[in-house]
Amino acid sequence: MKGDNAMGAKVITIEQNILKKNEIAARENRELFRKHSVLAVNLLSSPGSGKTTLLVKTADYLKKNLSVAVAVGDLQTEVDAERIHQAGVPVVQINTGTACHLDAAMVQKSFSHIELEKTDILFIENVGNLVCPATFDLGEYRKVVLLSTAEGEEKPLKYPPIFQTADCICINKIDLLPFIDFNIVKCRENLHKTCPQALTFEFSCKTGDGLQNWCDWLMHQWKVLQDEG
Ligand SMILES: Nc1nc2c(ncn2[C@@H]2O[C@H](COP(=O)(O)OP(=O)(O)OP(=O)(O)O)[C@@H](O)[C@H]2O)c(=O)[nH]1
Ligand SMILES: [Mg+2]
Ligand SMILES: [Zn+2]
Repeated sequence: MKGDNAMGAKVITIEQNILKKNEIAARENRELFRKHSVLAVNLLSSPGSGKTTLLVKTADYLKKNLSVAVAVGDLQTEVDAERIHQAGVPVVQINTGTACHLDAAMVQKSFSHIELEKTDILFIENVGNLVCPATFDLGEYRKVVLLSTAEGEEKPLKYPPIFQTADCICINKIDLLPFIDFNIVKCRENLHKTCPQALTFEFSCKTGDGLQNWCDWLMHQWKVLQDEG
């Protein structure tokens, strides 16, 4: 069947080339992060789950103890970078044009604007999308997926790859629980089924409830990385 479908075979080859190229750039990024002991965190979610809101709050908290920087990906605009700038940390906006995910080469370009040797923790806010960002390694140390209560508890079952490759899953907007039909018990079950490897946090970026545990985890990850030397 495959041999009969010349167009299909061509598409597969191109995709493999893109991923191969990305793998090389991701390895370079990983080596650079290691060299400068930078905890790089790739933050993924669907649009509007609260990635930028979380980064503003987290940067504000962590900057007392660590040098925080952010690279933020969006198709267009500098809206998110401007919001993060308000938190008083270095930020670079990466506009992807039409691409619905960040790749390792795009992240590499942001290094000319970020002083990696002076950075302890680099957050990379990926383009809002639960599908292909899962396929593109950016060279990060930790991959975090944010899921908001407004999206529905079945998302881990419907979009497994992004959850299965995550180190940590955060359920955001728990302040909305009294007003919506989101079943958090079912969501925990779905996460356990889909990604038993991932640690989970539940919080509200609006009220701040639960954010302390998340920030403590990040501090711990940073220490683990320093110990790995
Ligand atoms: N009620 C409530 N709203 C929240 C919470 N966190 C974020 N929001 C709101 O959700 C909306 C989207 O938040 P953003 O931080 O822009 O989400 P995002 O994931 O960065 O969105 P994209 O960059 O477009 O993918 C904003 O109106 C936030 O104020 C929360 O914990 N509770
Ligand atoms: Mg955002
Ligand atoms: Zn994409």
